[in-house]
Amino acid sequence: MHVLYGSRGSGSAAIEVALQCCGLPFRVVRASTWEPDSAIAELEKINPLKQIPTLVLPDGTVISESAAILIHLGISHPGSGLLSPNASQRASQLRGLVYIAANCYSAVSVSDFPERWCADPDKQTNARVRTAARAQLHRNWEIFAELFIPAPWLSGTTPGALDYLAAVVSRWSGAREHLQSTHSAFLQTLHAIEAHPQAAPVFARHWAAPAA
Ligand SMILES: N[C@@H](CCC(=O)N[C@@H](CS)C(=O)NCC(=O)O)C(=O)O
Repeated sequence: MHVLYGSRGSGSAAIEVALQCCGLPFRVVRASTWEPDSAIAELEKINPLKQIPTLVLPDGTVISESAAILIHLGISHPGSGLLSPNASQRASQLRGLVYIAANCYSAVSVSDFPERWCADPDKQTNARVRTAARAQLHRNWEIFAELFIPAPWLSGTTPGALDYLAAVVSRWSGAREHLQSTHSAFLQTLHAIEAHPQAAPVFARHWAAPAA
């Protein structure tokens, strides 16, 4: 059985949707750096960055990094719809997955933990780092929205890994509130992704209230 280290409202939601698309049974271990009562020590043993999502395969292989996990599942389960069988379309999906991980997820992390990004942090400096990280994040989502035009989904004719990661990561640090004013049609696609029957139960479990 696959073991997924994750927590409510975190990036593990995208991996749960993907595991279900693959028809794989899995067990969730609640772990996160912001929940001291969680299995954080156990997570640290397999991922020293203590980041979720982290997935352990049935053979014991550990995969962290959400894009890597989704790509692995898509390659291992070609019938899952996570990645396209068409090479050009898949190339674009891989670009999108790595784009989100490198440019959006990372900026969320700076916004969440600004004290990690300046020496001798104080309240004001943290606030300034957070403000700058959010501005960069929102700009990066704008660029994403202009690069990846839904047709009708980000992955093409059916939703896939790129859709699920975009829907999850856009829930944080005011990204959707920002997109509401700049790219409202793209925001509608994000809403449609999380309302899709493949994703809706997982999103409902992770986020009780709908996002902007
Ligand atoms: N590059 C990683 C980032 C994962 C990440 O930052 N996850 C957050 C939760 S959504 C986390 O575990 N943060 C804990 C910390 O940085 O202390 C990925 O794409 O999966």
